[in-house]
Amino acid sequence: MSQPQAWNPADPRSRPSREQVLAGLRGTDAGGPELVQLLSPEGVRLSDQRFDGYAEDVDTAALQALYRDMVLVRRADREANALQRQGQLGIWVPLLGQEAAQVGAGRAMAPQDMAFPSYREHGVAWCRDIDPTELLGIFRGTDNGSWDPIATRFNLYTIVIGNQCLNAAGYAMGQRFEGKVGDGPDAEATMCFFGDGATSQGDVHEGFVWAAAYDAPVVFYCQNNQWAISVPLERQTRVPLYERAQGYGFPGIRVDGNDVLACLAVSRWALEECRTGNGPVLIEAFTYRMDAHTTSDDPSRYRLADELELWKLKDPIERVRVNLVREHHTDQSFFDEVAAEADDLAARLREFCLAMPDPAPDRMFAEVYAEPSPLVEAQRAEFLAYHASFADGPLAGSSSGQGA
Ligand SMILES: Cc1ncc(C[n+]2csc(CCOP(=O)(O)OP(=O)(O)O)c2C)c(N)n1
Ligand SMILES: [Mg+2]
Repeated sequence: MSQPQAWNPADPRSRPSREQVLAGLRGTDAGGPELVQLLSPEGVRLSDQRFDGYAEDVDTAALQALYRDMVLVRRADREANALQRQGQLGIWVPLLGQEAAQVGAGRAMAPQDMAFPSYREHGVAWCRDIDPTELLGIFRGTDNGSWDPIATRFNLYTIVIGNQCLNAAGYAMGQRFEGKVGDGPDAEATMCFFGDGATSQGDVHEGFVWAAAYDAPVVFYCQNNQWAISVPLERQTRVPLYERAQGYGFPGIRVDGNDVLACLAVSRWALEECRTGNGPVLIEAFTYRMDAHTTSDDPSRYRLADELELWKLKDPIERVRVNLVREHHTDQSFFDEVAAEADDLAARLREFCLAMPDPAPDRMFAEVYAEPSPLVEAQRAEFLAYHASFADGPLAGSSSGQGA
């Protein structure tokens, strides 16, 4: 058999080898495509001519603030994970390992920008001033999301994979139609968060097409954590995800998703592009999901433990800690204060969770439709009558009106 020709991307008849495809997908390995990085995994500040300007205001205090964000977000995540294990939450979706990707993007957003999350964006929620206690209701099954998406500029979590890309594209088209794109300080953009697996969904492609056709001010922010539950990235694509943007006609860029400074700088650039009318932009934040997909998943069934060990060396929080000590002379008292604050947050989260009241059993019939519905009302009455037929009486806490 003849040897395959070397890959020449300019020659339509040549194809990349399997090795070349895989090298392209793994951005942090030698031979992978370029990755914007401002902090190395060892905590050394790196220079990137294109993006240094977007992080030049990050002084010691600002870097400490980013560190604090990530530590508190991780602590809340770990506590919620433990609460699920103890039966207090039905499910939890861990963000472990993705703190930098989320805090960098979240802190790049201006108050007037709008976010469309999936279900793992607890770190972005934190940056939109949503207290972690407000996330618990969805995972305890007591509400559908307790924050106000308009007031917080952070939409409700979306479980249907990729669907929020349509919502975000449409919202961003609205921002453009209403003249909210421009040079003024009030100019707006939208940021849409989704995973690597979501890029295989039609909704994401449709979102890209509409956003491109209408020059919509939306930053598509893909956290490539390399797994879609048990499906690895190489089962989903033959090109690095950021390169796909080219096919839709807008820029795509890959950033080290474990580098909070780079995520901040690249997101600031992308949001500025969008606010000033040069959107959309695709960012691929290359990161790793260090925990299970959800608490219902067991990653030891499908991935090797040494992969996790490798990524522990690229921990997003540790590299900032090292940089703060070495290059900003931050002393131990700062780290102790943040650790104490994290413990307080965890205790508050736990206390709040244990005290959450159970909703009335017929709560599930409320808010099915915006308007009262005779059909839903009949079902609710039947449900209550059925439970009232038991010898020990009706269910405790049943409410008596529609919309309880
Ligand atoms: C439309 C749709 N199909 C399937 C699922 C089941 N599902 C839940 S999460 C998930 C994988 C998503 O992976 P990715 O987009 O990489 O995001 P990650 O969970 O890794 O953050 C799937 C297939 C779903 N929620 N919605
Ligand atoms: Mg994923």
